[in-house]
Formats: sequence, C-alpha cells, structure tokens
Amino acid sequence: MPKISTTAYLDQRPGTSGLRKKVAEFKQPHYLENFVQCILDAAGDVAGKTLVLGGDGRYLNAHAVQVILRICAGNGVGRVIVGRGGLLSTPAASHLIRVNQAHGGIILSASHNPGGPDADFGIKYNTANGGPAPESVTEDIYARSQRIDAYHCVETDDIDLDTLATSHLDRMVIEVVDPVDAYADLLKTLFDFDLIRSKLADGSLSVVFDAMNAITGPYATRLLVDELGAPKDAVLRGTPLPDFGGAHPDPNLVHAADMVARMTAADAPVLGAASDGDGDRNLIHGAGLYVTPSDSLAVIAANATLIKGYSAGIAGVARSMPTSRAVDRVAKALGLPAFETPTGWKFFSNLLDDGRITVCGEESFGTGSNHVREKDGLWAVMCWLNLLAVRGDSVRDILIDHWQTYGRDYYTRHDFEALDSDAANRLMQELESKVDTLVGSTWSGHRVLHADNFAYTDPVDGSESARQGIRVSFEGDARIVYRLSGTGTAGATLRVYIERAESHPERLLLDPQQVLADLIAVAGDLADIRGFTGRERADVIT
Ligand code: VG1
Ligand code: CO
Repeated sequence: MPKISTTAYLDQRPGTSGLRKKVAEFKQPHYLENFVQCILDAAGDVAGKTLVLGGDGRYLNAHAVQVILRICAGNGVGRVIVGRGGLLSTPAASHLIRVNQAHGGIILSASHNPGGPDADFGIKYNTANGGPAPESVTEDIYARSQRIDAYHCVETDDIDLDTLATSHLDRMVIEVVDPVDAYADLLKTLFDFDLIRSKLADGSLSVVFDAMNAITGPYATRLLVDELGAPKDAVLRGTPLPDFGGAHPDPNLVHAADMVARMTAADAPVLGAASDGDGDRNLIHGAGLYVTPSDSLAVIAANATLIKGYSAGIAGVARSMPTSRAVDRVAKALGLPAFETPTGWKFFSNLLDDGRITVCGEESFGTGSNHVREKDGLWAVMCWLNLLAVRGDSVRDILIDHWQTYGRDYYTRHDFEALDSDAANRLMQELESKVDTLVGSTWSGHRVLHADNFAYTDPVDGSESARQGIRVSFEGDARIVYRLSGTGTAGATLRVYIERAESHPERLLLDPQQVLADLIAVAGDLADIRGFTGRERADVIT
C-alpha cells in the first residue's frame, strides 16, 4: 500500500470527547491524516474489519469522510458503513456500530461547538461496544501522534456517497446506508408510537423541536412528522447546514431562543425540545417551564417503568460528578444502585456494558440509556413524549409532582469562557492546593463539610482517573464544583456548578439564580475567580 511520509503534530491529545480544533488547524498538511492513522493503529488490527463512518455535516465533514475512506482502504479495512452524504448523528453512529457488530467507528463532529470555515471541527473514535474510546485508547492515539512518520493511503477520485449503494475501493467495501433507518427502527422498539400518535392526533399532546440547522433535522422529521404525525412545522431549523446557519448548535436557553419563545407564549405546545450539532444533547421545555438536564434524568429514572422499553424496571442509574444529585434521590427511594462518574460519556460505557445501570446523564444536556453507548437527544425527547402521553399531565405537573416527592435540587452552571489558559490553570492549582484545608472553614455562613479533587475508580475494570474536578460540599446539602472544560478550542473555560437541595413544600417553585445567589457569591470568593481571571460575571449561565 502507498505509504506517505509525514511529520508529527504535538497537539493531538483528545479531550472530553475526541479531538476538537479550529478548521484551520485541521487543514494543516497531513493533520487529519496523521490522526486517522493513529486511530487505526490504536484500534488494534483493523485489517478486514468493519468500521462505521459519518459526521454531523459541519464544514470539512464531506472532505474528511473522503480522506478517511482512502486511509481505511490503505490500511486494509474490510468494510466501511457510511451514512448517506457522510452524515450520521452520534447516537445513530453508536447504534450502527452495535447492530453491525463493527470493530468501531469514526465520528466527525465538534458537537455543540459552532461550525464553518472559521469555527470548529472534531473527530473521535468509538469502540466495538458503540461507545467513545476509553482513556487507555485515547492516550494511545495521542502517544502515537507524537511519533508518527508515515500513513497508508490509496489514491482515488472522490467516492459518490449520495446514492444508497455498495461499492469497492481497492479491496475495501463501502456501504452507503440511510442515516436514519436503523436508528428509527431502534426507537420504535423502545417507545409506544401508537399511543403518542393518537395523543398528537387528538390534540392532547403537541410538540415543537428545534434541530438548530444541525444533524437532527432528518431524524426529527422522520420520527415526529412522518411516524408520529406531528405537523411539518413542529420541526424548526430542520435542514442540516455546514455552518449551522451561523448559529451556535448548543441547545440551551440562549441558543434555542425561538423554541423557548414558543414555549413561553400563551398558546405553547405541551413539549418543547432541541438538540445539538451532532444530535446527542437535548433540551426539554414544558409550557412556561424549563427542565434542567439533571431534573430530566431524575424524572426519566423515576418514571421509567411507564415507558415501553423500560417497563421491566431499570438496573441502576449514573450521573457525571457535576450533575445534580436529583437522580441519587430517586435511586435511593427505589433501592437502585447509583454511580458518580467523571465528566464525559465514555465513563458510562463500562457500567452499561456490565448491566449495572440502565439510564444515565450529564448536566450538560446529555441523557441516555443502554440502547446505545452515547447520549441521545431524540431518545430523551421520545422519553418525555411517551411519559406525557401515558400520564396525561403537563410537563409542569410532572415536575412539581417529582419535586414534592423527592425534593428539588436547585442547580445552575456558570461558565467563564475564553480565559487565558495560564490564569485558569493557576486558579485550579491554587484550589487543588488548598482543598485539604477547606473542611471546617466558613464562607458567608456556609460551613464546608467535605472537599476533594474527584478521583474515580471504574468499578468494572479498575481503571483510575484522577483530578476530575474540585468538589466542595457545605452544610445544608449544598455543593460547588469547579473544573476546566475539555472540549473548547480557544483558551480555557472554567465551569462552576452550584446546587442546593430544598424539600420545603413552599420553597419548590423559586428562581434558581435567587435561591443560589449567596452560594454563587461564595463560589467566586472561594476560588478567587475575579482575582485570577479579572471576570466579574460568568459568560454563560445555564
Ligand atoms: C462538555 C460537557 C460534558 C460532555 C462533553 C461532550 O465537556 O460538560 O458533560 O460530555 O461536553 O458533549 P467539557 O469538558 O467541555 O465540560 V458533546 O455533546 O460536546 O459531545
Ligand atoms: Co454533542
């Protein structure tokens, strides 16, 4: 096979979810090729094996898919299953890996980061279970990227990926599949489509979904409009665009503003939702009421047996460390195991594979189950539609009922973006160095009960992940967490997560920013955010 000489780039360390860089960085000579070769080398013997390939359609997706096919052929891969047009949502890619018993898959996305020539691109490798490669594999990819001096690649014109067909590139089979079919079939096994369809038809249920000009447009149109009979205009911004129409494909209250406006109007539908660039995140909104991702996870866990695919009950739950402890309360009440993992979906995979958990989620708009090994935006939307159809209540009623039963975890995340990396690192180092002395200290009346730098030992394979974020617990069931983002492409982002539990029946419907105002101030003082960063306020509050 032709071997092409190259020079190593030293900055190809995957973060929370793959390698994310500016498009201009990916366009450097051999930059993408190097990384793909390192993926294939770290993936074990790929000769003759099947891989899945696709991405969220952002700028560079189409080009990258062609390059990756050439390198796969150069490395003797047996078969590549590609989504038509090079498109696949992240959960659909995970499912295709599993259902085809593929060796793994390569997913092209920078998820919720903006796309376009001046914005972000990303690439990640998922293993045979359909989940993001564990740290042992991503570190191996990184180590190889430091010393790579050649890659294997065949020469060919661009392959036609717009026609559903099977073709050959050298001895490698390329199978172009519909990106939605298999995924839609999977969801049909999990949810009561007939019931939801009938409730949408009689008007007792209604939905609006914002696809944010990103990958979920075709998926949402198939499921909500074609299968469930919702009107066409139930899907907003439903055509995937390479630059997401210049918008930020991050499903939060700021970037999904049109959907939120519909949901806060007098004639709001029953359910409003949105997903991100690659389709693994979800935002859930009821008429006039936003559901935090931490609460959404807890509600889904508490009501799982009402949903067809989970009617036999769930084995256990897991949440990422910074996610609120709402789901822990459900687990306790139901006598289920609950796990706290580091940030990033890869840490859920072993628990899912081992059957220890069935549903899991992150505060960052990620929820999912054992049906795939990624978080899944439309799965969460279908969960809520199914629950609403069965219970016949509003989102508000379901949430208030939940809080009355389990209490409410008031929760907010404050992000300080595009910080000077050195300043952000110094802030974290200072926090780490004083973590042991914090216990017993009092901050504006809040006494610290416990403080540590979160370390995780995987209960299934014993692998260890240290320094995953600073946790500070206070009297009164309050908590502040600090960590640096691992998905940004410019400077550093400090994430500060603030929460407090409340069970008094008359204090369940307050404004989180007000309830948490004193703790938010403590969070700033305790880490001296202003001193280190010069910032008075967070850039994004969710
Ligand atoms: C963020 C979220 C994390 C999520 C990750 C990937 O990571 O906090 O919970 O798993 O994005 O999501 P970080 O390191 O920036 O905090 V996605 O939808 O961007 O693949
Ligand atoms: Co995403």
